[in-house]
Amino acid sequence: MKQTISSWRHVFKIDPDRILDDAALEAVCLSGTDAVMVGGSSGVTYDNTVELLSRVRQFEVPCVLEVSTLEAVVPGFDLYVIPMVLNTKHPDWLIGHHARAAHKYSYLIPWEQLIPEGYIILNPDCTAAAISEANAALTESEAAAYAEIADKLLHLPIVYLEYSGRLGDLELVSAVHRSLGESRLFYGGGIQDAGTARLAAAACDTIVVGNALYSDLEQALSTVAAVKPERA
Ligand code: 1GP
Repeated sequence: MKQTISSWRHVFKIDPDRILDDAALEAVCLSGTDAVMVGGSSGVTYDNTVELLSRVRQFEVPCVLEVSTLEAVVPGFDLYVIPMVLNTKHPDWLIGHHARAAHKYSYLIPWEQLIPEGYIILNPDCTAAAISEANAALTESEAAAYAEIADKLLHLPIVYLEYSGRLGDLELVSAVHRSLGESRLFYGGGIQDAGTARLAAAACDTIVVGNALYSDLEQALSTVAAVKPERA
């Protein structure tokens, strides 16, 4: 399963704290997306995560949990993506919470199902930036430097440029992409429709579409065929 992320072009991120009715969830799961990622920056609980997992599990699409809080880690996902916020001002978000989790629950952790994700948060106004105290005002070369550390020093399989809520600087995203060797570049933020999906996909390896599912489902669904023409 871990290897399959290297073929992902498109991921839908769904938030346990937001409402997606059964018909919408079915459309998401049958859309042809490469994976459904469950995650959110606030209001994620064990109960709402279990509920969402059980609904997604009616379908065959791979389902991964992006862990943001230890209380909401639920067994049964295909993979667990573990964000390490590279541009945080506080070590808790880079490694502190992780070490505390290992200290308490090491014997329960399915280590072989974990994938670390080097998170670089670039929208200072998003909730994740506020919670993790991210220094989001990075220049292109500074962002690329963080990405190079993630790739060439830490050997993280994923570098994730997070612009949650707005379309980012896609020239910066391209520059970061060019700086990477082995890490896969995920991009998320402000992809609303086929056009923005194509632009973002040209600048990275994998696009992540979140908010659009809740604002305009049809447009959000059109992002799959935009970057995976075989689904058109
Ligand atoms: C959020 O990167 C994802 O974590 C997707 O961003 O919600 O803006 O699509 P949007």
